[in-house]
Amino acid sequence: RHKFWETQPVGQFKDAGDTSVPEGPIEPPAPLSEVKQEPYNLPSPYEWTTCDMDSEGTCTEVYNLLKNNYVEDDESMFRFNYSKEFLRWALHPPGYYKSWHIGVRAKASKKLVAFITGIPARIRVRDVVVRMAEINFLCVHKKLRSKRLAPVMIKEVTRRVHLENIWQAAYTAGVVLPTPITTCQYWHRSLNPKKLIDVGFSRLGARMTMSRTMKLYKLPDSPATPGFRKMELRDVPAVTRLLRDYLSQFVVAPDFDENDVEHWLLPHENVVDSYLVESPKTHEITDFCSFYTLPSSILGNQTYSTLKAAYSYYNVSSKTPLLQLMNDALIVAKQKDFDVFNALDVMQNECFLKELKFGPGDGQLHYYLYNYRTRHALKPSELGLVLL
Ligand code: NHW
Ligand code: EN5
Repeated sequence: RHKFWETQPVGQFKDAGDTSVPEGPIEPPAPLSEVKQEPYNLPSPYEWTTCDMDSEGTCTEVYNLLKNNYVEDDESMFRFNYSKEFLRWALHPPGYYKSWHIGVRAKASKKLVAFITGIPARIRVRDVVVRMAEINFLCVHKKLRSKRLAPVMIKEVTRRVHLENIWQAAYTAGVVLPTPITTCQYWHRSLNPKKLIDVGFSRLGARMTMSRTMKLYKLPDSPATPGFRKMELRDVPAVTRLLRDYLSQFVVAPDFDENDVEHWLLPHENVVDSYLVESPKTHEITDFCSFYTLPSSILGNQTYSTLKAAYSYYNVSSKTPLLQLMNDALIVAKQKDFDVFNALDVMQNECFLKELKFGPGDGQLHYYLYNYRTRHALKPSELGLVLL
């Protein structure tokens, strides 16, 4: 059934529940001299290219490939439209490798027709911190689908990751592959219900009018928690301590240091927003919340072309109840003109989803590890990792 994935060091469906195999790497690292030195062969009309995302021209080509060919919902009503600024941020974390930003071009026209990326990360699985690649933005042009290009791209990114002496990876997908470490549900909180209904993102509930629906989702004009403010550079050490302590409770979570927190969580206009609670009395940083900006193109609507969506990222509550903190996050997202606030049922998110009027979406997100076996599948609430 999975001609490619059956050949890869990933949990196989047939081994599910076999407790005789220990948790950890599926295959041992090989000596670097045994890593293939040349790129894998592509079908002859195509060639590899390394994408320099600092180059405005290359970044625009990647942006356009993804804008026109990346992930859609199951009814092809919406397609992710990651901004150029977002892509540059997502692909330039501390210690990134340009060689892991891989494109495929048509030899004749030089047109970019496929893309895949890796970024380095330290991910803790129970008490072991593992150096991994996070793989994302796998995309093959619509006209080149089902030609088995994706397996070649996955093997090539794997080879380039191995060249850096890294042997594990983490990735997410909307499709089921061998074998998820957990399966998460998307939840959606309407901020602009009229537009969401007009574009077919949501439907008017039974026995609901538009004006009752708009009233249902109304939010105050400003956050309620005293000391709630935007995160600043000077907050990096305190936020790192708060976040590290919080993430230590999950089975799988990133091992963030101050450099990572500065990159991933310091506010970046139209890319990532972060807020915290500074105690008005003690000036202690007690709570934190963040979301990233990922618009979707609306396919075939006369009135609207983009859906502005905020995605819940990392949230930490130590004093302010998470419910109240996330209500403030919804308020600032609404003030910033987002149409919808999305969240997965990871970490402790269950505790606020229903209460804050999120509803389950029609999409799921499966999380995977490459060359690392966990004893059992996790519950979404045991997962402390959010990929972009
Ligand atoms: S998930 C988003 C993936 N992108 C999209 O959905 C965009 C729209 N779709 C496409 O562009 C986030 C194409 O449909 C793609 C497949 C390119 C998806 N992950 O070329 P063929 C990520 O980026 C398998 C993994 O003919 P295609 C995460 C499929 O099961 N595998 O298909 C990426 C089949 O294998 P099988 C996927 O439709 C993680 C084979 O590809 C997949 O023209 C990558 C068919 O290939 C997916 N999302 O192109 C893995 N979708 O065994 C990283 C399909 O079943 C692993 N397939 O026969 C770790 C690597 C690093 C390790 C380091 C130690
Ligand atoms: C990871 N880096 O299906 C990328 N989104 O629910 C790869 N549905 O937006 C992973 N179909 O339910 C990609 N509205 C996996 C996700 C792919 C995109 C996707 C889903 C997630 C989605 C929307 C629109 C559905 C349109 C028709 C949805 C209902 C919202 C409603 C609001 C009010 C309360 C009830 C729910």
